[in-house]
Amino acid sequence: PIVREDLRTGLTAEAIKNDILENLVYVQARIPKIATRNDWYMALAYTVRDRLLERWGMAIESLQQSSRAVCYLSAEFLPGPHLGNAILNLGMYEQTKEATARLGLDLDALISHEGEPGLGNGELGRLAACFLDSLATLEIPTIGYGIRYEFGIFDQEIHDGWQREVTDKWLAFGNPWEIVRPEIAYYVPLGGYTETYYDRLGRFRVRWVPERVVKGIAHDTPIPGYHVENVALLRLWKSEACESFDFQAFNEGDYYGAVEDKVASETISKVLYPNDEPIPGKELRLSQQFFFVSCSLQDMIRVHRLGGGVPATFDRRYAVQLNDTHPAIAVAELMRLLVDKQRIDWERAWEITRNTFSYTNHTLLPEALEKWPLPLFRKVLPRHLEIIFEINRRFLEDVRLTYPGDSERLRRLSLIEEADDRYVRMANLAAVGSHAINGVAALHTDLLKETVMRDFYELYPERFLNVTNGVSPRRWMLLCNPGMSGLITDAVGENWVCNSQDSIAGLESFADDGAFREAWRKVKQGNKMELARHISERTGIVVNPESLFDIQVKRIHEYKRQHLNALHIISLYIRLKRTPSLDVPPRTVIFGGKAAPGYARAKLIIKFINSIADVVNIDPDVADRLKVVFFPDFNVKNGQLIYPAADLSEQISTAGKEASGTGNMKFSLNGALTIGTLDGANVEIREAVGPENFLVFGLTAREVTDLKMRGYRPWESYEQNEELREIIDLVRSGFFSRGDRDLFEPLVNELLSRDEYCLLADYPSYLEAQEKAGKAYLVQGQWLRMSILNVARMGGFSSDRSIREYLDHIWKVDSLKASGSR
Ligand code: DL6
Repeated sequence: PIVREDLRTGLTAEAIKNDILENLVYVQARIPKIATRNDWYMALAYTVRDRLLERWGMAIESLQQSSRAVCYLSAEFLPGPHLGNAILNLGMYEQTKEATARLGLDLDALISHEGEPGLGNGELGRLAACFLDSLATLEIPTIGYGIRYEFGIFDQEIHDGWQREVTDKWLAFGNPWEIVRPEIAYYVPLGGYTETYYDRLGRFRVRWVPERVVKGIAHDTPIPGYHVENVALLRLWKSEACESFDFQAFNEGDYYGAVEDKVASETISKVLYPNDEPIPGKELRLSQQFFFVSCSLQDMIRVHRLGGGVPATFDRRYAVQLNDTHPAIAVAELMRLLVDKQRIDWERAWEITRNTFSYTNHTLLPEALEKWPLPLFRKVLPRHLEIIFEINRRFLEDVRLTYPGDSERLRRLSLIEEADDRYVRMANLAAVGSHAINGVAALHTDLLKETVMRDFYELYPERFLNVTNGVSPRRWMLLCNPGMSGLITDAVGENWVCNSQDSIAGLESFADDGAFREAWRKVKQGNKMELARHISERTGIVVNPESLFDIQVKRIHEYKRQHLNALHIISLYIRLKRTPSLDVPPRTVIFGGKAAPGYARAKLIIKFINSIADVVNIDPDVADRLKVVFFPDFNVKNGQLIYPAADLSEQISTAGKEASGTGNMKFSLNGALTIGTLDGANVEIREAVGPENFLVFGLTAREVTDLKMRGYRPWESYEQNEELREIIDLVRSGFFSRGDRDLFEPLVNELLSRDEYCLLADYPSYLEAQEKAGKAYLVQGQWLRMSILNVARMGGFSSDRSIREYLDHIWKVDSLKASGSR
């Protein structure tokens, strides 16, 4: 019998079991006898969601009552599968396992049945998700605002070694985690023109007459904090036509014309754009950015009003973070809402705007710095262009006073690039309109100040600060690596999950404990066996779980240098064939990652890796000593399987190119040693874990710049390094491409002629570091010691630490507990 009071909130196994059954019948409309695994998954997901909704109600209330809330504006969120994480954060794993067992179901199978919302390209969106997890856990009133893309990042398949993109179908079976709020909807104007008029009080005003208006509908997902009552709100906007039909056109017989507007409006939130591809011409992308920013700001104003606030105190109510420049149009949109709509005078509106926004830069790559051609910008957002011109006019007036006669500087700082064509510079808009600007690792912030934002730094040094990224220890340790987490908890207690830095350091004293090391080894071994099983299922390749698992998973990009890793594999292959008695451990080199669909060279790198794998994996001379795997479709879910199984983490970007990296943190937090350059957060990771527990190699960022200044001649490395020459000649001979000498020529050519990312310059020291890694792995006791020390010393890379820094130095927002809102 169902115990009524327990339904939907009860946390006993019996209550959970009853709720699963009830949701199966009354929500999923299935009876147990014919229920599929998906039906059971849905019923369980609703059951867990039920237990979130009470907290959700409280969180919404707190949001309205809190003195200041954090709003995280991000065009991308990669939350990963929700079910396992929610069960963990709600502290209901054991009871749910028991409940599902009573129904004859396997909880872990149901958890792994879930797909994931791929609403981001990579680390930028995943960082946003880790931040929401930490904000919820630290009990901060929070809304993450973004876009509910119907099609997220594509699924990757590998055919004949090439990447094939397959449409993402994350909504195909419904999404039990989201709550649609048709009543929370905003109108977003687009296109058209502006006109001036005098209002009733005789004041000169500007009015925007849009060409069309679309509607944004809120879709909410609760993001639970760990073992607290709080949840953060993830509010994603879906675009719709204002009316389903243009009735006038319909009545006049123009049925297709009437439907056209509906289709065009829905297109806005249709698809996520890939990064690593040029975007300046993409009108739809600009419309997307404005669409979600406008809905979000209108929503903030509404919520503020509900709490009794007026627009003039908007900045006291909200700290709004711009996650990269994608939401930077918010600066102009808030000005429009305050000046045109709320009739606040310009100076005051500007003060509110600057107090509200802060901006995080995530890249120094020139091609990723957003700028929009002026004609396109005017076409989509005519009123915003005027506002940007006015912001720029006032800004440049100040600059002129600070630097009289320095027209070059003025040109560089301007919000408008004036070359042959004119562009709106989004990073400059974000910098001018924010009170704080941060990079995502110490080196990155320094380089930001020295290079792309140098003029802004000189003008506003007080606005710049660093906040090194972090990752959630809940998802990236506790959830994905229960074995290791159990050992840590046994050793130091369970505090480390939320208060990593201090508590987990206690693990250090276990690094020399033989029994602990053995338990640690067993856990790693188990994780490797699990990954080996999946590798065999997905690729047919059988790997040896005793071998050194050497892993590089991340977006495929030339600056990340997956092809440097590939050169090392070829070197090892040649050495093993030449010297069968070579004293190296067996190695399995595993890659994963997606290439942007339009980035031909990145796609060729995938083919290169798979072609090497095809040769190496069937060669009996190296059988059991070297294997190469490309694990298809790297995403959050696969990451949860891969990070815990790694022995060696490849973080080998050209120094100065990787802003931070967060994969580097996930690996090290799961006991892998890093082989890496002094780039991004690697620098801080090495300092934290100790240089003796980190395999560093390569040029520093400064050395890379100097080399380029002196004139880098990569072909000299080829001429001087015999082994490198042999490797490159082998590739050119068609050895890895069934005799096709042209296939990899674009890669080889680039390396020999330009080598933008300095692979050949770093090759010798990379090889040396790899040799060192191999030798170290042979002394298992020492390796385990280093692995334990890595974990013990990585506590500072929790996203809780990052969020505390944002709170203290940028947002100035109190926790709900401290502010008495709870
Ligand atoms: O900050 C998150 C993440 C960093 O860890 C990576 O190093 C960096 O490459 C990435 N940046 C981007 C920039 N994309 N755009 N625009 O994804 O941010």
